[in-house]
Amino acid sequence: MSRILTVGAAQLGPIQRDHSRASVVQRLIALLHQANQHGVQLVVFPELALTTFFPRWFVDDITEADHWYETAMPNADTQPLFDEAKRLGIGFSLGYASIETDADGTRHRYNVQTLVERDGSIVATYRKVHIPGHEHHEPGRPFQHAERYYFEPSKEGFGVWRAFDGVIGMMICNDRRWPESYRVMGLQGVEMILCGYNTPIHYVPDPSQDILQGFHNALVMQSGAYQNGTWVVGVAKAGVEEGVDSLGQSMIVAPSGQIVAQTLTTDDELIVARCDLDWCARYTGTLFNFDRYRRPEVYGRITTQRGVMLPD
Ligand code: ING
Repeated sequence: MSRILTVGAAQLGPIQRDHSRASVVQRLIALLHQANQHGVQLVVFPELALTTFFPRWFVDDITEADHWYETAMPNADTQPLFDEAKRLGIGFSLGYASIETDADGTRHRYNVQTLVERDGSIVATYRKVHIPGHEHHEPGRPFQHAERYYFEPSKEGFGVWRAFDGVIGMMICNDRRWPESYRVMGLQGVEMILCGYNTPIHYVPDPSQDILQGFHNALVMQSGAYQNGTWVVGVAKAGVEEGVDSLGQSMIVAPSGQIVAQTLTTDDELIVARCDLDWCARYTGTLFNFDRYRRPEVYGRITTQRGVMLPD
């Protein structure tokens, strides 16, 4: 019998800096209720789904940004979401900024995504691997993208987890632009990758890319899905957030690379798809039978080399 996982991509419209977490959680719960009406088993929320995308500002004293981070999950603000999801028997993945404190008191700041099963248990928390943007204040920019100031990169890389009767993986935003993200999970048998994103339309280093943001968003997720025989659920925080216009176009992509559902707005919007996890084998068992066709013996550069090394 096919393993059908009915998934909901719960896109968020803008979260302005003065929006309280409580008001945002109410928006998340409203999307959960919509999902429940469609028999959804797993709801995917965007990256940094509890706050505005605060790396668009630079603060010299980083502790002034502490209030944008969560120090526990769930917590008083998010417990209503966890409780309602458990009551409805719906699992979800949620992106947020996290401060973790080591035993020796060292604080670590991560951009994370947590996966919660239908019984309310936390399956795993993934830390973002590919941190885009810049480390230092760039006053000449119309807005900052200082993720490399606010977040440390993951040391663990990409994992997958048995949940929702399948093999589920997670990545966050810029991760979706790197083929390695999908392949490392593909080599672990991933069947559905959950990805939240906050993507400004205007790309300051090269404005010629602005008009291609939607094309690139679809390109990377469709190719990642197809080349690894996996479902990909990409979910945006969209619309004009504190004056910055962010891409919507959340989508659910099949292992064939076909887009089976896509949002039409840049507001809070739920899209739903019945995802047959057994469909993955049509690709991983044929064209992309990794064990039969891959040639890791000639791929050495991929893991030993960071940047380009030109020929003499
Ligand atoms: N955001 C962006 C992303 O990779 C970016 C960074 C913006 C890249 C615009 C290219 C163009 O979608 C995050 N949060 O990674």
